[in-house]
Amino acid sequence: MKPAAISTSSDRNLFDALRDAFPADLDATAIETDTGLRYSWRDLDRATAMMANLLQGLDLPPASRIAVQVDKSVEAAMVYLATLRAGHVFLPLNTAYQSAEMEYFIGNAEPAVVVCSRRNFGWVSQLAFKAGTGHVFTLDDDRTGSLLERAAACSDRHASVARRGDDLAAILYTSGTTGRSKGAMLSHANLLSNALVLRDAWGWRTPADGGDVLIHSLPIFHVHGLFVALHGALINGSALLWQSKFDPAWVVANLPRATVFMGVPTMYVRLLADPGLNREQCRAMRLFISGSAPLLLDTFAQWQQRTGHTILERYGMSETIMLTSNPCDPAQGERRGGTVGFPLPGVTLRVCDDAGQPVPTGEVGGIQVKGPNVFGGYWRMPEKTREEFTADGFFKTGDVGRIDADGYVTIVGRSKDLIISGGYNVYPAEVEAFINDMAGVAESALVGVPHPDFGEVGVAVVTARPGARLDGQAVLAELKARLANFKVPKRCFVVDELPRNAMGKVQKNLLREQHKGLFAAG
Ligand code: MLC
Ligand code: AMP
Repeated sequence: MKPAAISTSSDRNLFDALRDAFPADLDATAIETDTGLRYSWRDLDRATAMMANLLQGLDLPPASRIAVQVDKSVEAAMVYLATLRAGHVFLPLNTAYQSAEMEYFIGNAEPAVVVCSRRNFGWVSQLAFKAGTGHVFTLDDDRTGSLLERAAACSDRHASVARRGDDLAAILYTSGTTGRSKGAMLSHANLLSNALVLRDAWGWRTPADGGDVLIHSLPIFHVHGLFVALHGALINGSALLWQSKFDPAWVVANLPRATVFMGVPTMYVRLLADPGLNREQCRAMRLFISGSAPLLLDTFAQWQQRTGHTILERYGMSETIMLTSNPCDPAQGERRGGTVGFPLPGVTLRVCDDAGQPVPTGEVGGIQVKGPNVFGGYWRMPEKTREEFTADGFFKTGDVGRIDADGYVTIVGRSKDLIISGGYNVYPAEVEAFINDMAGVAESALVGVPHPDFGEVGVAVVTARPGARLDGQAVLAELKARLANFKVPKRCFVVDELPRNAMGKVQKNLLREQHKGLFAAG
């Protein structure tokens, strides 16, 4: 049966499109959490209306930024939906970010509202008020905080603020190669078009077809958990089994009640390590999807052997949401391990050489993309935006890959200096800048090396100023106090000098080669 008709007009508030897909039975369970709470579709509608009324009552200018750094909860997801409803712009922030990182985001985005956990209220509110933010609310994952207290007094009916397709819906910060993060501006039409394309590409089943049930284990401050997973379920009226923090044993135990799972490769590696994972446990499952980082062929093959399922790998990024996907429907081709499949409908993807010319089939080059899902630019960085687009309007992804004769895309590397660790991006330039600022440090280089759990992790190599004594452990301890934990290198070596080429540039490839066996499996 065809999915329920949803108006695909690009000139509408994304929330309304999601709301249209709610099932007729609004009292059915929409979300069940790992703590046993159940939320009906009606609960989602009413609670997001109350939050939207709270935001509207603040009399903010349209498209005000609502910055949110809170632990994962259903209420946190509701703040996102309420922000859309109220016509504002959602700005999700990783809970691992510490004060220096938060100061930059809040200073750069100038949010009108900041929502944080109670334990961080002191320092976050100080940063926010300094940056001119008018309202700081708290929200904790036990359904407490000033945001819910204030929303409780608001009406549970709300008509969405009209939005045009190209109006801003969200800003996602993605680190820059020069160290400073850039806010990727995503519109209502970017997000809606991608959600609708994925609905068809992944064959989501509507409630009328028996429905899908998604296990949602990802964080909700990035594209994968917030848009691909959450929109995926909502735009199909599919229920969610909601996990506040990924725990493989819980996922395995709940697989018989689910049909779809999405994860980063580290999650698949950890699920494979759970002895309870087997074919019987996966009997109700329809689809396993992986992305955000390369899925090793070994993981792909082990998964097939253990569960009888072939993982569908797809590729995307903050600036574009999803770009390519392996086929869901076998009639459209096999799911090929090591590849990220075909460009999604509406996405034009080409591979170009350094001069910007498309390369012949099968040859490697820079991946460039165009489509209704591609962002409008970086927040208040017109120069950076211009640099990342070609004259004919293609976005330069910074990923290096090839398209084979059958049309499958393979990512072979990145031209951007980026480490992807457990699905999180770590920009060496940012970490190096922190290390270089430390007393006694002359210079540093951060390289990514293979890791059996996180896929890739950062290793720092540091030199000391003349006469200074440096200790790698102390460098790591200092970084830990200042940077989000996933950015902290797993090891730090102090050396006499860094290898350089004839031009004086640090040869990171040599460092990578030297340290590639540090975390060899077993
Ligand atoms: C945690 N640590 C990490 C890490 N996650 N270090 C490197 N890389 C990571 N990803 C640190 C912890 O702080 C801790 O350090 C130590 O490693 C062990 O932590 P853990 O308890 O084992 O980790 P856990 O909390 O279980 O987190 C692992 C994880 C998480 C895989 C569940 O990293 C995660 O949720 N990753 C998904 C990220 C994601 O959603 N990416 C999508 C981006 S969107 P210490 O020192 O404190 O012991 C995108 C676009 C697209 O990329 O295409 O989707
Ligand atoms: P982010 O900026 O956090 O959204 O990360 C996007 C980057 O993740 C992309 O530019 C790719 O480098 C990488 N990525 C996403 N999906 C895949 C995948 N399936 N295989 C390899 N790399 C991926």
